Amino acid sequence: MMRFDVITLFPALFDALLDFGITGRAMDRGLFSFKAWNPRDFATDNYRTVDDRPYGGGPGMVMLAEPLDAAMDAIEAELKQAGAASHVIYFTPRGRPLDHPKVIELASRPALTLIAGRYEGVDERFLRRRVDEEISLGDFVLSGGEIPALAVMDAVIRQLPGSLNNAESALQESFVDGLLDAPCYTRPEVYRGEAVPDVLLSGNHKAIERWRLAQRLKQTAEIRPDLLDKREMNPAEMDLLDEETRRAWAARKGY
Ligand code: 9WO
Repeated sequence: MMRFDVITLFPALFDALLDFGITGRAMDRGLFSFKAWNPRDFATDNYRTVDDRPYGGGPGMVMLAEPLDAAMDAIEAELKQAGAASHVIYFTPRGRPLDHPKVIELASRPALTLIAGRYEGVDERFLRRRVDEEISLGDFVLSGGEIPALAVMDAVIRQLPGSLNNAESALQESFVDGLLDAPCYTRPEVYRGEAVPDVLLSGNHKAIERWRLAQRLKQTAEIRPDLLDKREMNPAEMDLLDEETRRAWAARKGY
């Protein structure tokens, strides 16, 4: 069973993940365990202080290293009992961007320790000593690392064997090959004047698969050409692109 330990000032934020949907079901199935650790419980002064003013001045407060180290010591003591080594992640915009291969790598580990920062950040000396890697979800700033921690847990838990049923597994294969998803439609056939593309009602499964791949290639070329840079396109795939998208793609590649 995979184990998640999360250091957070707001453990209640993680209830949603454990109670609902695919991740809630994976919890019920015993695919992972979860424990939240509140640095406040490891503060030793009467006020249970977890933050202090930044050296060098400036607005806001910084998380103290001491309560975080004490929480980490407690986690590592439990992991040692269980015979597992911890892999420690801090969430910050300065981290390495998360992608699917990283999610797969994280899902192969027996235990992850996730640290969610608050205020203006965490004392750098704690990060240098105890964090194995810093991960970013994108170039934006949040009020805390909890939502990135939840996002990583969600992405990792769906990769655990037994987490998805067959239909769900088939669905998620799309991003794995480096292309964006095809658009999807459900009833009614005409919605507010807009019809479902004919091919999807044709019953011609070969034609439907060809259309879906063409849509995925077109959308990826237009919206996320950087994804195609890593992947390249074979001639059959190029043939599926419309003239305009093919020309735009060729220009980008300098053909
Ligand atoms: C904020 C920040 C901003 C610019 C460059 C580097 C930075 N590091 C941090 C930081 O570590 N902030 C702490 C965690 C404390 C304040 C809330 N935190 C946070 C993490 N805000 N936004 C994130 C985050 C994490 C991963 N992906 C996107 C945003």
